[in-house]
Parts: sequence; C-alpha cells; structure tokens
Amino acid sequence: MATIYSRFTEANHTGKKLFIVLIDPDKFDPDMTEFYGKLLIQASPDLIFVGGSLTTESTVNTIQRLKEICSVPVVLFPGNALQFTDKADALLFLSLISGRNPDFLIGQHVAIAPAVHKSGIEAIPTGYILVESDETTSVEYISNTRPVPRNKPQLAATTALAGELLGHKLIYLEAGSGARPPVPDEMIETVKKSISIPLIVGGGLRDNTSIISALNAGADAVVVGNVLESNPELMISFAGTVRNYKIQKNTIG
Ligand code: 1GP
Repeated sequence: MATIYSRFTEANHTGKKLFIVLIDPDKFDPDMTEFYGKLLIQASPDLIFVGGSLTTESTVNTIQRLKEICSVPVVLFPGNALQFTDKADALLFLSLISGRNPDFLIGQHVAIAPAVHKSGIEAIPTGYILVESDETTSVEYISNTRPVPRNKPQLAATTALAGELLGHKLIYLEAGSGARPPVPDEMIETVKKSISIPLIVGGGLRDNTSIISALNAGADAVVVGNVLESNPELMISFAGTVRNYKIQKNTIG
C-alpha cells in the first residue's frame, strides 16, 4: 500500500500540488459533522491534518468522526505528545527546529516514541520551522520558542537544510494558525531552493491569491485551517485552485 509520505514525494518530483485541510479538534463542532462531511467529499482535499496547540481528548473523537464521514486520509499534526493516537493514518513526527526548546526538539518525542513504535503508525519525521508574524501566535507562546524573523529568508533556508541533513523527510514552513501575514514568498523560494525534500507551507493562507503565491514560490503542499472555521465552504474553491494549479498558474481559480 502506498504510504502517505509517497504523496509528498510525488508532489515534490512531479510538481503536482497538495491541498491539505487542517482541523483543530477543539474548534470542530460535532453538530457540524454531516455538513462538514459533505464539504470534504465535494472538495476532496489530498489530506486532512488534525491537531492544535491545546487539544487533548477531543483529537481521537474528531479523527473517528472524520473517518466515518469521508475517505480522505487523516494525518495527526500534534501540538504535544498527549495528543498521540493511532487512529490516524499517519503522524507528523515534528521537531520544532526553528526553536531552541529541547522539549520540542527531542523531549516530547522520547515520551511518546514507544507508543508510536508499538502502534505501527506511519511516522513522518518533519522539521517544523516557525516564522514570525505580526502577532504572537499560539504555537510561539505554547512552545516558548522564537520564530525565524520574517526578513531573514536565508536563516529559514539554513534551518531547513540542517533539518534535511538531520534526517527529516518533510519541512513545514509555518506562520502559525491564523497568522497575519503568511510566510513571505521570498522565504518560501529560498527554503525550497535549499532542500530536496518536500515543503509544506501553512499559516494565514485565507484566499486563492495567497494560496497561488505560496505554490508559485515553491510550496509542494499548502495547509489551510483557520479561515475554514468561519467559512468552511471555501475549501471547495481552494481545492479546485490547487488541483488545477498547473492550468491556472498565476491566476485566481
Ligand atoms: C496552522 O499551518 C496551519 O498550523 C494552518 O494555518 O490555520 O492559519 O490556515 P491556518
């Protein structure tokens, strides 16, 4: 069976872009399950990420609900080790490599490694790089780390390269959920040129224009969550934009 990771390597090698919907279990209203399910079936994103900075017990329930209502693979995108569950199809085994907090570089990982190993879940080692936005984001506050300054693309690129050399299989360039503004295009371009592994970009992407900019700059996959909490129907338009990206390049889908 093809792995979840193979979707990212295919995107990286072929130029096919991936659209990923992020669902924060703490903000997922169970009463909206049926409505959301219809949207997910119609939009058919490549993957669903589930996770948040504060989430604990609602993670499992949300994943189970999502798996009941659609067949889109679900990837756990955990804010901490407490969120681990083997109910997802894969796990982003994240190291916050832009930070210098040992707990998010290796501590949480040691705590959960035996459970991850025992579960047999596909764990994808991912170098997570937090980028400065105009306000302090939840992930910055909770992780107690400093983001890479927005005007230092080379610093982000060098961090990403170090992540690849350390063995990470994905780089996630992140402005933080709800960030204003998203990761600068120049930083995405510089990071993309410095690495050979797939690049995910997320945080503050809230319209087709910003999604196309991130893809043009070199993102292999874009993650959208926050704007869908108030406007879930937008996922259909965003999915179409990413799916037709080669055809509609530089235009709004
Ligand atoms: C956050 O990258 C994701 O971790 C998505 O960001 O919620 O701002 O879309 P938004």
